[in-house]
Amino acid sequence: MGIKNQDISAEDLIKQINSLKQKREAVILAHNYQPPEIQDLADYTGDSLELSIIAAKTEAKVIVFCGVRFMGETAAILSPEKTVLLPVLEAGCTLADYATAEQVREMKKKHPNAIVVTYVNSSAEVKAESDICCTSANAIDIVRTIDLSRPIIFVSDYNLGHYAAKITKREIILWDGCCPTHALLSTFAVQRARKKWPGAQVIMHPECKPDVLELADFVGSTSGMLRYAKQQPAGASLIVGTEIGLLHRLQKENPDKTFYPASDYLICPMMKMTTLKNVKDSLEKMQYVVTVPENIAMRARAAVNAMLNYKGTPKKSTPPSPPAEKAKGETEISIGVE
Ligand code: CIZ
Repeated sequence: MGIKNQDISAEDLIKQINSLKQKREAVILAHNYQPPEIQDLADYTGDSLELSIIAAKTEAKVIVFCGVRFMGETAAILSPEKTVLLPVLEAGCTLADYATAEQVREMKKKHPNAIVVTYVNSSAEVKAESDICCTSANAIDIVRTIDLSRPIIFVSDYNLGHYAAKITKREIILWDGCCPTHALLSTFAVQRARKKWPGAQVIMHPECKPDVLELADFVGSTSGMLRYAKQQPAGASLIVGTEIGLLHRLQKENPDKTFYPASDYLICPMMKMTTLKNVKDSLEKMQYVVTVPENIAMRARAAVNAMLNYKGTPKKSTPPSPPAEKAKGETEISIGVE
């Protein structure tokens, strides 16, 4: 049986997936970091938040979330009535593993007046301990909405928290965690890439280290980088400082531009676990169902919804407040995170 399956061509697997998808009334979502063939197969490609919103809105009964566990959990939290499947059981997230609910409770005890802002790259249990979630796309806006009298604990990406503190000029209590893939990008690699491709702009994800981010022409989430790339003139070339999977979509959507990886090491092993066969098996065997106990989901949902409800918070295009009304510590700097 195993040998037989290995012999199935990609074309046949895709046919089987499409017929199973109809049978199960399913939709396939793929994160921007997934392997190219999974992105091409998916009904929707996007960042974790975009995909979870699609998951919540879809009429489909089954959601196959090609990504990592916390993404499937976020979809399950927002859509408890749907079946969310993660094709690879082991696809976790090292960054999410940097924080446990217990550690967050300890931190809250130390800073009882603090607001806990938690990056969506976290477990459902950690989200449940948080006041509000954020993504790399909205971290700055979310931090700006927090009352200036309240300290902020930022869980769990140190680099994103550091970047948000720098841009908003807020003091933030940072967490000792990082994405090992983004943390691999060094100033040396970026300088070398610039020398190799002179004239190319450097775009980077805010999960990269602070000294490395200093070298970027643009800092943004994957959705921010996709928008930024679209805005560049035909013929432009860009060096991309994020997980290599994004290059597939960047190149597909911008055939008139050239994209180079800032380093060949920017590969998330968890994101690269998904294969066409996993997706087929997932639909065939209805595995692996992502469930979040309702007592946790309820509290985690409140933190995710608090973020979703902040859609209308000051954005780049909002004119800055007049100086007299501008709160202490606020900044007008609005470059960067999209
Ligand atoms: O939130 C996401 O989807 C991640 C992990 C990165 C990004 O910037 O899209």
